[in-house]
Amino acid sequence: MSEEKKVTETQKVKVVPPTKAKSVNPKEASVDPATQQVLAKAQEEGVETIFDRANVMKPCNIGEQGTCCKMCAQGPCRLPLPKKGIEGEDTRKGLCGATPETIAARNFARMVAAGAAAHSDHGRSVAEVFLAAARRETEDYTIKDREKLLEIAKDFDVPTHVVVDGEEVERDIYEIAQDVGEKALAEWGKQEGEIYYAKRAPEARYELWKKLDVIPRGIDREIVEILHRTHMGVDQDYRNLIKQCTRAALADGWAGSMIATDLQDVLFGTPYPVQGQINLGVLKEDHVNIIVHGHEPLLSEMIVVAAQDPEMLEYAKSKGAKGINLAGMCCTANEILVRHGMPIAGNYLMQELAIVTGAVDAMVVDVQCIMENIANVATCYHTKVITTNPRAMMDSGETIHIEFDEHHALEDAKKIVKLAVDNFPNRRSPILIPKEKEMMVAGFSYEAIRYHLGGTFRGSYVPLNDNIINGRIRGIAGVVGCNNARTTHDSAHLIVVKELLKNDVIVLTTGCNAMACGKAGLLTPESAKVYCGAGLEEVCETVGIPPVLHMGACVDNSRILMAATEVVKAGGLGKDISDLPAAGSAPEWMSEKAISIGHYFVASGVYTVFGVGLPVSGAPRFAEYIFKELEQIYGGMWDVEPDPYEHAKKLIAHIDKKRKALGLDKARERKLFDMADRRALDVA
Ligand code: MSK
Repeated sequence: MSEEKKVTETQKVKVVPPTKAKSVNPKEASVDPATQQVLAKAQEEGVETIFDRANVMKPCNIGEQGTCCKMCAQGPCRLPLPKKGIEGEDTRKGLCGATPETIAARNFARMVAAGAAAHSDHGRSVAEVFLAAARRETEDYTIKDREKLLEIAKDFDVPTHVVVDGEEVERDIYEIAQDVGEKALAEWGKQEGEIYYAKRAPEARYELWKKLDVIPRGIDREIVEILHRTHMGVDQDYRNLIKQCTRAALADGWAGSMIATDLQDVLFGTPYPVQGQINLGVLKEDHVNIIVHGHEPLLSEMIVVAAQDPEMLEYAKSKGAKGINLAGMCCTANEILVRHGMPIAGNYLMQELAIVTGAVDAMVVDVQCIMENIANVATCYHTKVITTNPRAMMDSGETIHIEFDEHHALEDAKKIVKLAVDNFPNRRSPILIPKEKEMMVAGFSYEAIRYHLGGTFRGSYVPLNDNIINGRIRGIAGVVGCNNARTTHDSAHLIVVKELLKNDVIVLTTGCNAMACGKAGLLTPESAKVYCGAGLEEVCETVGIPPVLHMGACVDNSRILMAATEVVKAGGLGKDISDLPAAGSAPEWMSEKAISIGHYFVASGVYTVFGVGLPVSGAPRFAEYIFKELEQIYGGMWDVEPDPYEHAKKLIAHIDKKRKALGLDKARERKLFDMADRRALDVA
């Protein structure tokens, strides 16, 4: 692509008129004081945000029930539940005869397809950059985590050693990387067989998937098949549609997302606990502030380097700034936090507000969870919105497109940083940077958890299992997912997590839940004393970990699958993920990716509760199928509970049910692993 085409500025400016009269009360919109403060500023300045729009525009009742069908041009056919409920036989039908079950299942399946596609296409980009690095086509990316590459090589059946003159020697690391990269990339286009990582699951889970014939053949194939099956007049059995959802969702969790996570770890380093700060207070009035927002860390990793470049820092000073402050938003933020300790400005619902502070000189976006309205909000301030991915451009407001290319990624990153620096003197609005910023510890990859529990040479999940068996830890919950403007920002996240902690349930987190927890101070070891039951508090204090373990971005939910697998392998808690006293939760979900994640959790054997609501209520038999019958098939099932206290109760009740099945409901001797115990472990 030529240089002129690569950097384009759109001409259109569509500033949204203010809707002050219908503005929401900031205190009802969010529990986060920084959000409340900047939302009030936006309203004073007549700048409309998602909080105001949610106040004005109510969701469609039929869509909410999942029973609006627009798969062909004879509709949309709308099949809401009658106000009085169903009396007798349910005779609702679309023009073609599609039942509410078929319609809701098709809509659900398309969400799985879109979510799996989003994560997996992210993974594909990572695999392409990885391969370019392995082939030495770019100097900007190198192999940073050799050990992890050697581990992954085994999973892809790539030999790490060769015999030379009768002696076994390790192959060149870049040769190994090339073979791994080629095999990884081929996972997308594979037409038959099985994805390699299916065998990473506990053996019992793998065998179950095999028996049910749901092991994904290739990532793209399973997603495309959903789109075919949900076309008008194809798959009209909700059970059969869900079976294909399982293949596509497993292709996301155990392939697309998992490959993204692994290859990013090899390129940028596997996360280990690192300190960081979070909330809008991380912005600095006297610095050039750049926010990286979205999901893919490929370019933001380079922006981290460019923002520290001495020449760039000098340039910033020449423009009157004291330095360059790089902060993140959404999951790009999580990616650079867990590897570099870079600060986070906020989670999903705060993206417009970051601009409203008046202190953001550039917001650099890649893919996913980027609200189109940031471009409109930016026209009210001086902020430059820079799109960087050919898949994700914007028509609203004023944006600049600087396309990322892995072959000259650092050069692209420097161009972006320079643009932000040049914009620093253009600040015009009153600046309001809230004082709120919390310290946090993040970067708990499943490898880091193993290390923390067992020590450098004897890393093991056995101490965790032992503390679950002895009852000090009641169970494990993966609490993840988005913010949703239909609920009070961060409120459900925090209630659910605090209820779990109080009941000795350790929490693994990613995405916007992790950021909500960070802002509320739950990601520090000290928080154990404040929020945990006595058993969990004691474990956290002994090991020196927070009670909520931040594992990374949305694609890193695959790390939760691996942590669950490690727990199974450590022994004493059953043979499969579905045996564990564990549960999954997304209290404020909103994206289609969350549905794909939820379904791969369920198909991996996890009881998974969503807040807000699920678009299945208009199809009672389909709802019954995913809420109850799936447990007979997969050992995991869906549930929905908008009330956060009830939500937490359901998670805990499930954990107790599993404890009982394992015979752990009886009192056990309580013992905490000390260093002598760790040394005695036969797991070196
Ligand atoms: S960013 S997918 S709003 S978690 Fe991953 Fe947050 Fe949900 Fe986006």
